[in-house]
Amino acid sequence: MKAAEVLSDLKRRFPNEPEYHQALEEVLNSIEEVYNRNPQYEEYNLIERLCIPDRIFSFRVSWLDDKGKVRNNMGYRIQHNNAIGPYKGGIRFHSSVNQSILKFLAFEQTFKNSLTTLAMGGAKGGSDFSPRGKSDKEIMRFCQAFISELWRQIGPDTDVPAGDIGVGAREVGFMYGYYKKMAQEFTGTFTGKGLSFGGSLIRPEATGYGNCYFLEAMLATRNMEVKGKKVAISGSGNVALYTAKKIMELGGSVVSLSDSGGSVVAPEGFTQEQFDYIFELKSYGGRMYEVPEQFPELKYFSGERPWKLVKCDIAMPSATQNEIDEEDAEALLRNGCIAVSEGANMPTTPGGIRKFQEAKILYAPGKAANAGGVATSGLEMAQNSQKISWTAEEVDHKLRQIMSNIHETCVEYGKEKDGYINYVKGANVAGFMKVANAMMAQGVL
Ligand code: NDP
Ligand code: 2IT
Repeated sequence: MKAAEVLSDLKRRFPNEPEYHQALEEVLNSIEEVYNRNPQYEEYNLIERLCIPDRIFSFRVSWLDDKGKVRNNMGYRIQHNNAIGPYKGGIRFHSSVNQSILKFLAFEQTFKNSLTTLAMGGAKGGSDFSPRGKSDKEIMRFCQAFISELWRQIGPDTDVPAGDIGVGAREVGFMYGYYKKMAQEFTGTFTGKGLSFGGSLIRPEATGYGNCYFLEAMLATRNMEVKGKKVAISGSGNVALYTAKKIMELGGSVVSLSDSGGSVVAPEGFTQEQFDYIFELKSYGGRMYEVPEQFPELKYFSGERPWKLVKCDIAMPSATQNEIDEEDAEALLRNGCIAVSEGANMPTTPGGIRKFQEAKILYAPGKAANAGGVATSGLEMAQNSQKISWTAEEVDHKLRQIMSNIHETCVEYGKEKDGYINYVKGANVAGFMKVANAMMAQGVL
């Protein structure tokens, strides 16, 4: 069966999973050539084995809210592929979470983790529980109930979860604590832990910083730099805020930040004072609409994403999937955008990607550009197993090195005849080759 046929077969067998189909389609289109050139992959039905997760755990999570009412959510862990290392990937708590979204994320994670060159397979998990508006104690009870179901399936050499949307240091702390109690061990079974119990310096910053390092490498291919550039960023969570911090350190201006309620724009860039305020506001659950109350010169656009609101040279989507559609991409291009580097996973729709690539601007998919987060998780695992901690400088140095290597790999596998670097193809082909070859060597499993 050819790659295109495998895709239509998978769509038929797993209907009603649009995000999973979207992620499959992008990867299978990129690797079609390599796949069809290697008949042994077909003989071993490799592509289907690589697309279908190894296993999926789904379970009910029942917990008590502060009023004593019993609440029920769904919990999931998708163990996608462990050909090159233990299952590894974040946990997402958001009301939109369903099996299709987690399947797309676990699939993408497999290629991303392969690109980091560290020994990590791919996984993702989560729940349709939303931490927003919940008390710390409700979040703790939820995390404990979630782990009471999941703890048997994870472990330092089996499956190592981490954070994602709605899961940060607080949630990881509660989940790790309960895991430790149930498993009766103190091991590096989660990453993104607090510093006092095995966390790594720079892990909170790593996804945003890593994306900026990747962006610097892309710009360098066209003799450009971040300094003096206007950068539109979406989101105002972990990834968005550390991306903004690094962009400002590098001499760029951040012209937007957003949350699911709307966007705040600063056409000439946020001042340090404005940014520090937003950082603080978000640390205690504040909303973007509150920003103009403190700084009336900043405008809030309810229900809008940043892309059509403000001119930028660079866009760094850092909120969620499918947040740049074809129209947004057209607006960005019309306004002179020259580079898009994705902090979020799959934030651009296929139509949007097509627009960017047709315009031949620099465009890096999340699985390459945001790999710094999971790469630093890999560094946290390495420190945990040696029972030592590296300095912030050491971790940051390794992160820079990893991002630069990923960039080089994308160039090696993605450079087209006219010299245009197709980062989507580069990331997908390189990520695929390593996992595929490991699977071939290990037999049919
Ligand atoms: P956070 O929960 O810290 O922040 C998420 C941000 O995105 C918030 O501002 C949130 O707004 C906004 N957002 C979430 N969902 C939506 C939505 N459906 N529509 C509009 N805005 C939304 O998550 P992270 O910063 O960790 O994650 C952001 C993205 O980066 C995700 O795609 C994640 O998969 C990806 N990523 C994260 C990594 C990590 O290490 N954390 C690593 C690599 C990628 P609101 O507060 O209103 O919900
Ligand atoms: O999407 C991602 O790469 C993450 N949420 C981070 C995963 C991890 O294991 O650090």
